[in-house]
Amino acid sequence: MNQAFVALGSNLQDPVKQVQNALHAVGNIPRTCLVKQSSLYQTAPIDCVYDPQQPVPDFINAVVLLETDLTPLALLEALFDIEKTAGRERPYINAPRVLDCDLLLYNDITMHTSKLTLPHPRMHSRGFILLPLFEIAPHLSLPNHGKIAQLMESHQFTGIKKL
Ligand code: PH2
Ligand code: MG
Ligand code: MG
Repeated sequence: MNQAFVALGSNLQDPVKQVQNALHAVGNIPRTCLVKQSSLYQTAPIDCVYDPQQPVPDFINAVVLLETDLTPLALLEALFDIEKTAGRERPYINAPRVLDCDLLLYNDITMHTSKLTLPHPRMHSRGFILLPLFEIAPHLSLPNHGKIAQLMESHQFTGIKKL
């Protein structure tokens, strides 16, 4: 069995419900078990286009640990299917979304292709990922970025509230 960490996020259409549905859906991926799930966190948007006419709603974020027999790309496809079922649309980059499922880590694989980069390229600098990840895997080391405990020390966790 392989270990994969996945980040879940939503800031549209009842985000708490969207993330709870996603927790259920990742547990139903074939040849895959949901091993651990973090708490839900309410998080201020990061790197989202700010239009004063249409303020970006806060996100609900969580991280899960999966054990899987699927390859990284097959798992990624299964995550895209879950996003599609939730009604995900992609009108522009970092647009508000009903559901985002990001593959963060797969064992200690590093790869960089047009479809998938591992570890997730921005995970080490994003509090909305680090905090729930640390909750379920405090002893984790990220390929290329070292121990999560170390990354936590140099990060400001403003705008993040555990539910
Ligand atoms: N996802 C992004 C961009 N910004 N900000 C928060 N708080 N939570 C997210 O899940 C998030 C974000 C791109 O996927
Ligand atoms: Mg994302
Ligand atoms: Mg994504």
